[in-house]
Amino acid sequence: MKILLINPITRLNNYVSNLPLGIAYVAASLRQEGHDVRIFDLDAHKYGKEDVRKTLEKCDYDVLGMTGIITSFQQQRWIIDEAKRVNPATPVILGGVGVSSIPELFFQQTKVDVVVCGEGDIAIREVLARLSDKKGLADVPGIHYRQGGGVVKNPPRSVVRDPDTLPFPAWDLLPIEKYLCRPSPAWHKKNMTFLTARGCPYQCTFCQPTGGHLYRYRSIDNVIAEMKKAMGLYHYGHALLSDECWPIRRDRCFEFCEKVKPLNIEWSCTGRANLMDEPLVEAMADSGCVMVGMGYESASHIILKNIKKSQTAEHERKAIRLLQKYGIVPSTSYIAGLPGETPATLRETVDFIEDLDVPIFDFFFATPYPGTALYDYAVTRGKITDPLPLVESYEEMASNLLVNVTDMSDEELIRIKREAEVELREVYRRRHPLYFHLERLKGFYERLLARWRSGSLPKVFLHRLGRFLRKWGIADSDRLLRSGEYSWLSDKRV
Ligand code: B12
Ligand code: SF4
Repeated sequence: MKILLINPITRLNNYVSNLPLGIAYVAASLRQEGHDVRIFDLDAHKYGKEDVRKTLEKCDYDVLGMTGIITSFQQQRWIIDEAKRVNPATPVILGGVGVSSIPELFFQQTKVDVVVCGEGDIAIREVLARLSDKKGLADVPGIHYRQGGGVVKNPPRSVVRDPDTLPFPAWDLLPIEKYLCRPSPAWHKKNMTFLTARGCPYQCTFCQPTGGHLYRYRSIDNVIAEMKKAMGLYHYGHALLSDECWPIRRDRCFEFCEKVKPLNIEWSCTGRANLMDEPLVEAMADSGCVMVGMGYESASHIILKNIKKSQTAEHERKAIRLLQKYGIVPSTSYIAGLPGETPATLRETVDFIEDLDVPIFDFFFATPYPGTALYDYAVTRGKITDPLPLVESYEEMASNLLVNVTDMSDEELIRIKREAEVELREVYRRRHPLYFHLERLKGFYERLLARWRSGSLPKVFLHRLGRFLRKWGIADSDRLLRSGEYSWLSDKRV
């Protein structure tokens, strides 16, 4: 069959985000079955509505498949409407971590035919086999589908137990050069993304691991074989391991370090404060690790306990010090407004960050995503009554307060978070003026380089020029603005 797979936009700025491994795995699995697969990558090209319309009209396909995380809801709804307008009889199949948590809402709000919940590698093959044989979908686990006037919900599917059995992602179906040039922690080096395992056994209440809570890992030989194959094809210099949590199995981590070293690349991974110890960090540094991303969320004992983080501020402090000792950059992220947050608990976190004296951190608002315990908590407390407006408002960086699950007023929570961010920036700038400005310069250089390499620099330039001209009331600026903006956002952003 001819399958068109769509990857919606994840970052609405001009950045290319991470290699979309989910859709690349699904594509590889379909190709292995002999299907003719294409990926229409809106995110990499930042295609707008007009491009989508034209493609749906011109492209010859038997089935449309689409991925997305929870923030893609509005785009996916629009694309399904368009697809059904252009080809009403062509089946639309949705998958990905977003739709998996709200299948009912998609059936209510769109004309989607099939929703695959959870891992799609095998499920999509079975769905296509039934569709091509014109058999019903009743015996395909892990899907919801329309039948007659209703929606049938099949029992859940068991996860792929041995990820080594899966083919490597179909990189060649993506505009891979664009992904290779996204900024990487290794400055100008080309960046490639890999997934060495699926799932995460931890139970943090705000998170819904894509692969569920059953941790399944690839053999290191299989991972290294994939890395070598990609190296032969794309000559990358930095590898990002975007597992939900890389250091779950210590023995495996040491084996990885030993076997990745001869590749002579730099690499980064996700980490966890309570799992980092000196021998491991030393081995990581020795084999080329340059950055570890870790969710710290808070430094308050009360908050860490409330969110079942299974780590303490002491773990957090120790992990940072260890990484710093071995020259690995710790990239930590924090969340303000988790259950139990008060001005005092946020103060603890701010004091902790100031004490650590680290430059890089993300600070989000606690955002309940469907499928998480935090979401259920917010529903139970009457903070979410209708999921639709909330799902429609999820945004790129969780930088606005959408649901307040604390006992503080919205105004107070917004104010203390803003004050915390300003204070942290100021303290860091005062302590390390040179480094602060160098970091900013480095960020600017990386963005410039990434945009130059991906060919989006002229677009950005035109958009900025348009904004400048419009500010000064100079005619024709709107045309310039449009030429630099994608139509998804033009109403909202410009
Ligand atoms: C890379 C990444 C990003 C990238 C890009 C996202 C992307 N397009 O992949 C960036 C850095 C931009 C990002 C940002 C954010 N992210 Co993020 N990110 C990830 C990460 C680390 C890896 C994604 C991945 O490659 N997974 C591996 C693949 C194999 O899994 P998969 O994509 O789910 O695909 C499988 C199935 O879902 C299914 N499937 C997928 N597509 C399709 C399509 C079809 C047709 C079918 C049948 C099946 C199918 O089959 C696939 C193979 O089994 C995950 C955590 C993780 N390790 O999964 C979080 C994760 C996806 N992110 C998450 C969140 C919350 C965010 C942010 C909101 C964070 C924030 N506070 O700012 C932002 C939002 C960005 C935005 N504007 O949308 C959540 C999503 C929760 C949700 N319910 O949607 C995750 C799951 C982390 C978590 N555990 O909470 N993220
Ligand atoms: S936040 Fe990280 S450690 Fe916690 S459940 Fe999610 S992926 Fe696992």
